[in-house]
Amino acid sequence: MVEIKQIRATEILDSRGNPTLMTRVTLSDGTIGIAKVPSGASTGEHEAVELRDGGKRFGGKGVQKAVGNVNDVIATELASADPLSQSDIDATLLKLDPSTGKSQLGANAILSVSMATAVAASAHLGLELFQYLSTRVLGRKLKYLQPVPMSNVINGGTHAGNDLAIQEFMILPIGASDILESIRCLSEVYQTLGKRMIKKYGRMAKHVGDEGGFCGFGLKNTRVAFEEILGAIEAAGYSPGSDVVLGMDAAASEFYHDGSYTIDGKSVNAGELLDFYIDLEKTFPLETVEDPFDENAFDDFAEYTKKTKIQVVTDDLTVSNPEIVSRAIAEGAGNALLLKVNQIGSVTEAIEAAMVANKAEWPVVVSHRSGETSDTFIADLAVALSTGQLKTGGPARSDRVAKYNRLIEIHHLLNGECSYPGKDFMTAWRRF
Ligand code: 2PG
Ligand code: MG
Repeated sequence: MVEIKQIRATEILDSRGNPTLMTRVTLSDGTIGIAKVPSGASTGEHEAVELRDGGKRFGGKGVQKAVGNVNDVIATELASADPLSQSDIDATLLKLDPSTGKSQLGANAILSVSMATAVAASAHLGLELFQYLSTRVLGRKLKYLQPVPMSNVINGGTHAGNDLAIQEFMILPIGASDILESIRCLSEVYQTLGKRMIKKYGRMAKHVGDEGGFCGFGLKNTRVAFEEILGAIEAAGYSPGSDVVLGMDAAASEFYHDGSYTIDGKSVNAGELLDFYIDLEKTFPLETVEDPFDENAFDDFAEYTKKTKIQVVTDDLTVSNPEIVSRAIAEGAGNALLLKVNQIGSVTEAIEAAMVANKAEWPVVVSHRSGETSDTFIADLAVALSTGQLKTGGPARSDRVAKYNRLIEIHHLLNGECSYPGKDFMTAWRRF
């Protein structure tokens, strides 16, 4: 029987140049699994805890303590464990740190081992990670759904230095017939958008934000940003509304203070913000909105969900935590879940959050973080879970592009025998 032989973590850098963990799990037959942990900027208050060293080193952001926890506590406990039982591995990890938010060992430490073990197990079985997660961890059949990418082509909020309160302006290529056409479409729109913005606003517009989308230099407000994107979609030869629709992550906690939201040069209350969103939805082919209100505003999420027909995605509100997801479902606060593995800190719990959502007919959107690495685990996870949706940034910078390239690779590994949801991106998951 194959066993875990060695677990070694190292401190590496993420896409913003801050420390994070890379962990290598080696099995008794010599197979290796490697995972690198992402990190957020607009983090939810109730997310699992990233253990950081504090002090002067790396401005306090070092992860040497978390690395030590992997190499000492976790490695000792999991020595000789069965890597093929992901739920047992994760249960052991949770027992080692029963604190709220995994604050003792660090969710970053725990997640790195959880992910790397899954990668090692898939390699041992000679399976691709998405196949391993789908068939062995989820117990599904060999039937795959690629995700519609939610590609963030203009960055704002805490991810860019500009006047835009809204954090992410996204395009969803729903007119494509497969993932290859889809990625081609988003790249063409992205390139066209860049050229048009440089022509209009000058060369500063060439810069990109944390997630590879343009920095939005010169863009004064939400509507102008969407108008620029619509112009680019048309100029690239696509039709807004049928080939490409729009999405946004407001990440509204970041512009909320003392009962009011500061957006587009105004200070508004929750009701006025809701009217603003409904108005946007009437003007633009906007089909998905994430975190429209503050991370504790369950009532405002519920009010908006009642009034709109589009997808209302909960991120900072639910932080991929199965218990909080259940609360949001019970209160009608949102109608779709954003799933980030590092918000909860283990593969098993992330899958559980997705299952809780799906059970209530909520679609799931697997997501990157603004601080990423070259790790492509989330692309495989989206395919394994058949979510039909993946949010993974603009088609620029290796940390973002790595995920798109992995989806392309998966398409070819399956000889194209995987579906693409297209217009059914919110419901296709039900057939898988
Ligand atoms: C979000 C994420 C990813 P961050 O808010 O959805 O886009 O940002 O990782 O900074 O929380
Ligand atoms: Mg978000």
